[in-house]
Amino acid sequence: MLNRRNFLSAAVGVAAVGALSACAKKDDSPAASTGADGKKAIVLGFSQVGSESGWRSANTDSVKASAKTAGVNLKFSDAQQKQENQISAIRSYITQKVDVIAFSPVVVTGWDAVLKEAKAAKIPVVLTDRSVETSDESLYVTLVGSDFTVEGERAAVLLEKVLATAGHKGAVKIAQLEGTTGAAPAIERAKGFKKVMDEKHAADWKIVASQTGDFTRAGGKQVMAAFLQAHPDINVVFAHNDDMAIGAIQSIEAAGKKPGKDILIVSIDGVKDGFVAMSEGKINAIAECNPLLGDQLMEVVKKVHAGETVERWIKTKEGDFTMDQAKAALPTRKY
Ligand code: GZL
Repeated sequence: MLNRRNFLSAAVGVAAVGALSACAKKDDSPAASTGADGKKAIVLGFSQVGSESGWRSANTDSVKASAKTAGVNLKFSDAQQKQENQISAIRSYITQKVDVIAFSPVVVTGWDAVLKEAKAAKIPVVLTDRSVETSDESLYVTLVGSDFTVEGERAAVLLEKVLATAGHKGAVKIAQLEGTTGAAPAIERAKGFKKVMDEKHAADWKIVASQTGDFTRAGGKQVMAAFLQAHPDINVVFAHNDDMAIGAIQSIEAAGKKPGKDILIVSIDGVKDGFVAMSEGKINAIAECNPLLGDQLMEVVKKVHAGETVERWIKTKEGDFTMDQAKAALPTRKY
């Protein structure tokens, strides 16, 4: 019985030789590299959202490292957060006749046409990180990624703890820094947070401002500056990712306020810079969203290529952290 442990050690063995043989070859066309068993290495076409955040960079590093370890011949493209770039990358992988296509869809809609082309070409598609809305469930095999709605709920529960620790009394005026408009994490994190707010804090919590910062530091900084102009009495920032929270910190300090004290901040991701800000007392709590999906992705790609059935949603494991835990956690953070 091939369990996960010996499956991965077998893959490492194949990869080690595969990587060597691949290194020896200049040509990276799909037919070029073969594994130790003489079999042609699986060719995976991967379309990445972009490089908008620390989370995204860690995710890219994980996918590339795991492909090497697994002996998978990775074709990688960065869409710079543009759907049209992802669609043309997927079309190019279809033309190249790759074995499997994987991508992290920048937004949830607009994929049916290109996914139907992949299906017609008999190339299986794996979603990583973010999901899509589609009328035809057969257009992708599985999603390897987090439950963003639960992340939004976890962020709200963390805010309850942060408010209690800060001894906050009375109304809670929240500014929400949303992720990319139309992206699954932005839609679902907002939904999860609102669910807890409506169910448990309808009387005292209010989102007084909410706008997209596009998951970037610059976006978080710019939107937070505008929020502070219009709502100088904001008590809390709920940021859909650490990069926007870090940008918001710059605007809060520029306004002469103390982030983490005058304005409490709860974020999602758990990248290193987020933990550093928490250890400096500037972010109060973070709900982790694990970007290290590479190993799970390669395992799924091999199973899909071998025609095995896989779960429809392979969820990642992640934890929650408050400011007091940051310093101790920092040395062992992997991203
Ligand atoms: C979440 C991922 C989001 C991160 C952001 O899985 O899609 O995109 O939370 C990243 O940091 O930009």
